[in-house]
Amino acid sequence: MAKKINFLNLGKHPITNNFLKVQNPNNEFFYNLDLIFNSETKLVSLKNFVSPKRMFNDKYAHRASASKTMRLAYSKLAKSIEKKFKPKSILEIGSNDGVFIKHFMKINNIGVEPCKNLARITNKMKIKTYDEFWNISLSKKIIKHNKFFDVIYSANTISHIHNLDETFQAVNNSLNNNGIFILEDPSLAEVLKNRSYDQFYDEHAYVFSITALKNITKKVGLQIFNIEKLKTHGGSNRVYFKKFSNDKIKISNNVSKHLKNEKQMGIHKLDVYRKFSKNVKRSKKKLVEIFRKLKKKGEPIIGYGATYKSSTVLNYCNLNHEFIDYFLDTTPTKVGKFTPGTHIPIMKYNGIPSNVRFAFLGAWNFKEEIFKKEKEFIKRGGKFISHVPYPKIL
Ligand code: JHZ
Repeated sequence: MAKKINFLNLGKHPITNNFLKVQNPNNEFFYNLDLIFNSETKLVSLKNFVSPKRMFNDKYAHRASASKTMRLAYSKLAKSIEKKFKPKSILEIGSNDGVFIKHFMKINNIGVEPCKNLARITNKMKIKTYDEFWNISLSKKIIKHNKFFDVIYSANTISHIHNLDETFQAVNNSLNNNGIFILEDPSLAEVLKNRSYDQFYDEHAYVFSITALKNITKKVGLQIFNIEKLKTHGGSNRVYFKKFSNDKIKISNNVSKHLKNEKQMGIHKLDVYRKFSKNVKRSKKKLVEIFRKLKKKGEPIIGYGATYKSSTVLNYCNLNHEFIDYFLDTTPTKVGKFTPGTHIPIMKYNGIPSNVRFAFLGAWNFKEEIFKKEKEFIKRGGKFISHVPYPKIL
């Protein structure tokens, strides 16, 4: 019998996409962010899933094309898929603003994007986009109109979908016999190493290990044949699947290497999660201490990048407007609003003002890009505060 064991309670959290129009709303929705480990599948997930309609709606703020790093990563991947697999058709689950799928205008390219404001963008770009949630019924509708797919791609989306069995079944049903499925999501091994507990929030129902992915997908007839470790989004895995029945595709040696490495880390054992939980509690204490000390000296502190991830840190550590004066962000749909739960104003990025010496790195996953961009700030003695891998003034 599978046991679902609670290993960390991160307290009450809001909807991360709910960037507020007013600073103190009286009806903000909160849920308990608790993490569990499934002893049978080895899957790590949230205990309480939030209704998808609350999270993914026509006010969805995240734009996958907002960072240069990601624009380049998607363009590079598109070229590599074209070269290696020469697909005649491609489907993207979670096509966001089209940053990836727009590279496939010469073949049959289909998007799936339940956030209607985003689906409108790609439909305007002449990419047929279904503004519905991915499931078996939608997959049947899509196949009826488009036949089976050579490639199905999904970045930072499968970890957001609650019913994984149905999700992978629908993928398997939609692939042609030689077709491949590529999934890209944050890596659990990296989360454990970096203590990046902010990878857990309402949308991230799961953070996948290769071990868990193998266990879940084999049930529906999918087999991992290659894995690429990525630096994006704080450390992700790009996992390639084929149908079990397809023996034309060779299984790369790196699959067993990843599985072995995870076994050595103890990803299949509860102890690792108990240790992680202890580290997260220590991390909170230390981060709050850093903020308190700086505030005592009267230092203004701003936030850099109002990420969904940072919502977990701010709400868990109770870092509100008293600690962070405002966030700077380049995303137009976030500017002029307030951070969910902690009610910190978000301002348009126009460089870091000269009176600011400390900036909390909400977008720590883009550290390299940001450090390059903020040379002037660093030169004049400006410092970033980050909680990854442990709270520190950088
Ligand atoms: P970003 C989102 O997570 C949500 P977030 C989602 N659930 C997910 O899985 C991942 O993306 C993939 C800003 N920024 O995407 C832009 C600057 O202001 O890394 C963004 O608001 N200046 C779908 O939100 C934010 O930071 C900059 O120079 O946790 C980055 O958000 C840069 C580089 C970014 O992750």
